This record gives sequence, structure tokens and C-alpha cells, in this order.
Amino acid sequence: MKYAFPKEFWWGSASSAPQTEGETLSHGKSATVWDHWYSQQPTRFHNDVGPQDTSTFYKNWREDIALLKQLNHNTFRTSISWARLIPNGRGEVNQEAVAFYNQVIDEMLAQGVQPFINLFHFDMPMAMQEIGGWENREVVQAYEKYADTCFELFGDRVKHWFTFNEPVVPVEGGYLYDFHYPNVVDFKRAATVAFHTMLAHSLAVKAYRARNLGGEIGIILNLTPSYPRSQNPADLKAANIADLMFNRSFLDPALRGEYPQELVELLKKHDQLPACQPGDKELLQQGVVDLLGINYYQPRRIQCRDSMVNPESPFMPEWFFDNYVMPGRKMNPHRGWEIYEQGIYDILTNLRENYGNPRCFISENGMGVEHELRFEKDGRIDDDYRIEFVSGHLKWLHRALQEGSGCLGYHMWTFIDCWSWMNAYKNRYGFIQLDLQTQKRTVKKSGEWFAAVSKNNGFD
Ligand code: BGP
Repeated sequence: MKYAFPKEFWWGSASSAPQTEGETLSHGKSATVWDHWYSQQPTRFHNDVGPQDTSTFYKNWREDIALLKQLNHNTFRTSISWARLIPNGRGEVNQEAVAFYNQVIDEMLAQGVQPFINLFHFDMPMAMQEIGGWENREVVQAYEKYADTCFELFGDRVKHWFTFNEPVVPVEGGYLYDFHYPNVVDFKRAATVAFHTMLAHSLAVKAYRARNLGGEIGIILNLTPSYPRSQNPADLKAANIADLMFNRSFLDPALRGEYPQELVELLKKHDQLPACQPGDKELLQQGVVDLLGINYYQPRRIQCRDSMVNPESPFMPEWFFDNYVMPGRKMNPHRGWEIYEQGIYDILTNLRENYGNPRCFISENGMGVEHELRFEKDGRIDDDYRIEFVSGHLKWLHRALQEGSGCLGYHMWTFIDCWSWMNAYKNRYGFIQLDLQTQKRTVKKSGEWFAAVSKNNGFD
């Protein structure tokens, strides 16, 4: 076989509670920021489809886990909903949620699928956001308690835990660029949210280790390699700042237990550093992960700014760089994102060369296709474009492995078409197509292809 993968390679896919469970305001679950935002401003969401209208994993979990097995997944990542498990964010535990997650975990194990469980996928309980969300250290404490409750309840069976999915996204979306709640623009608040998220992460890591459950804990980061337009010092400097702000702001604390000094100096110079309390530094050092999940979708193409910054304008990352369109770049024709398969190799090589080759895996990579149902023929979607996308990335991953990368697996985003944050059902990503009206699931051609790749542990 041309592309053979190491024995016990993790083949699977990823999803999240808020995008798949449905039943968003029932069975004891309280509102998250998404339920709240949708109820306030439904027109912000594509086609006015809300998080309640999804693949309803809450009801269909048994059938969906059978499909996981059918697709030869040996691992699968989803998340626990904080607002379902502890509806007020802190305090009483919802026993119906405990029973639900117990059934899901037990069924996955019974089907030979290792559960990878993430604790937070952008879904802040509204009760916590109302007291300030991550800006308030009380929320950090509440998250620690929530995480520890999960370890206590499910840690005997779940051996792979993640504290956060893409923690930089709520920072960017909610506090810089207006695509997550509370949609404000304020860099210092964004920096505080980022810092407190990493404190919460470290507290959860510490709590997990204190329980000695024999598993591992990590974080899932979306890494966007920053490629400079040229090797000119000004372009290199611009790409370095984008890398510091969007990648290393989480990667360095997660793998080295501290922030890059260059980033600290930059924020200090512009009076944007969040307030630090005694003990914070030591706590961060305890957050170094056992396992890193890497979500990779697209790179950043960076050049130096071609205009002066107006010093009166609010401080933003774009003070230091511009994005540019690389001539000849390959685009996803079905969604406006660049496809650059080599990015996966560059990320893994960077981790091997500069971060001690940590235990890691690709925790998300996938191809969104706008209005994909238009490609349905005789009741099925023959998504050769997705097979090409996944195999293209796997080839580069394979090369990184041959050069010694510590990458342990590959998870596609996503398993069954699911609800997406601002796009609802506009872009579909799944191995399995979903009929929203009937809840019927149909395996796409890519799902069958992936099942074979997983079974053969590689492809030609
Ligand atoms: C990642 C998120 C996922 C998923 C995916 C696709 O950033 O972790 O939750 O949504 O992106 O992006 P989108 O749904 O915005 O198209």
C-alpha cells in the first residue's frame, strides 16, 4: 500500500454537543450563548435555522453510534454540554444529562469506538455569560468544578479528555470581529478572555491529574500557519505577529506552560496586557498538555501593511499586518476557503522541530460545501471532491509521519452534517448526509471511502 499508516492510528471524526444534540431547551438543559443569541436575532443565522434544528443526537445517539461503527471509526470526538450537565453553570447536576452521557459513552465503548470527550465547544451557559463569561474569574472557578464533575462521573471510562475546542475562536468572534456573542470589539477584553480561558484550562488539567484516572488530557487548537508574502523583513515581521496572536497565544502556554515573551512585550507596549494575579504564572505551567488536538482548515497569507495605522482607531491585530490573496492559490470551489494541503505537514514539522514533537493528532480537517444537497443523485451524494480533499491532506500527514512526527491520528470534520455557528446548514461537511425534515441519514461516497481507509489502515 502506498500510504500505510502506523498500527493503531486513530481514524475517526469530530463533532460537538451544541451542533448535534438538538433538544437545546429541554430535558433540563438551559440556554447557551447560542440559544440566547438565536432567540434574540434569528436573522443573523443563515435561513433562520437554530441550534435546536440539527441531527438531534440526543434522540438518535444509538443509531449514530452504529453508523460510527459502520464507518470503521476506532475513535470519535464529541463534547459534553456544560449547560445540559449543570444547567446554571454551577450548582445542581442534571441527572437526566448524566444518564444520557453515560449511555452514549457505554454504547461507544461497546461498539469499539474510543470516546474523545471535549468539555467546551464555544457553548458558554448563558447563566455564566450573564455574569461576564470568561472575563469573570468566578466563571473560571465554575468551569473547573464542571470539568472535575465530568472527570468524576465519566473518567473511569473516558481516557482522552480535552478542555477546549479552538479557544481562540470565541476570543476573535466575541471580542474582536463580531461573529460570536457578546459581539463587542475590545482587544483588552479579548486578551483577558484568552488569558482566563488558559487559566481555566490549567485548572482542569490539574484537577484531572489529581484524580489519577490513567488517561490523558489535552486541548484542541485551530492552527493557521502564517505564510509571509515574501522574505522581506517587513513581511516576515508581519507574519510573525499574526502567528504570535492567532497560534502561539494558545500553543505556547499549552505546550510550554508560558506565553511567548515577544507577545507579552508587544501587548505591554500597547497597554493591552490582561491583569495577572499571584499564582497565575505557576498555574499556567501546570497546564502543559499530554495530547494536542490540531484543527487545520486553511492557512493565513500575510504581508506587511501598506498603509499607516490611525493611532486613534481601536487596537486590533490588523495594526501589524494585512492579509493578501496569493496568486494561483487553490480554492474550495464550494466555499470561499483556500485549500493548502501542505499546511498540515508544515504544522506537524513545526511541532516536531520547535516544540519537542508532542503527542498530537489532527482533530479537525474538512471541507464545507455550500448547498451540497444539490449534488444528490439517486438519493446519495457522490462527493469525490471531499475524498480528494481528505486524501490530499492525508498524503502530507503521511510524509510528516515518515519524517518522525508524533501525530497519532486523523479526525475529519464531521461525521453527520450538523448545525454550524453562523452558517446553520448552508455548508455541509459530513461523511453522512442528513435530511433535516425526516432525520434520515445516508452515507456519502466519502464515508464509504473513509471506512475502507480505516479498515485497511491506509490507501493507495
Ligand atoms: C471549526 C469548529 C467546528 C466547525 C468547523 C467548520 O472551527 O470547531 O465547530 O463548525 O469549524 O466551520 P463552520 O461550521 O463555521 O463552517
